Amino acid sequence: MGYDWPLVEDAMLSPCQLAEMEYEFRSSHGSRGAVRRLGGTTQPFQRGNADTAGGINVTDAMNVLGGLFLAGSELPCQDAADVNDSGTLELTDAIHLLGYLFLGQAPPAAPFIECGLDATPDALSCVAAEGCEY
Ligand SMILES: [Ca+2]
Ligand SMILES: [Ca+2]
Repeated sequence: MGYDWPLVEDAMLSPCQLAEMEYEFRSSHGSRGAVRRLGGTTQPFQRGNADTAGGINVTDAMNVLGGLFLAGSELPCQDAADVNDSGTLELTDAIHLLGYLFLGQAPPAAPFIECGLDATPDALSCVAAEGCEY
């Protein structure tokens, strides 16, 4: 009582506007979350090398599936497992990799086959990518 809440009825914002406001807020307040969200990972990795070991083979596809469906199965580099660079880990990533390996279909998205950084920032993390350290 005694406080006049601003009238919000006429101030409905679209999700896009809200995201924009959130971004502006975070950048002006120096939040680390914004840095992660906008900058992506700084760990170089090789797309498709989901187990971050050896070459790119069927083991990597199995690792993508393990990361998706097996409890306690952690992927060392989620970005490497995001084979199609959609920003999310899904069954399609394993299928994409298997299609490349066995059916001669499209290769994983960049960085591939060389190690590199993710050019499209997302919420995925990459803690370690063996063989891709600079
Ligand atoms: Ca591998
Ligand atoms: Ca994906």
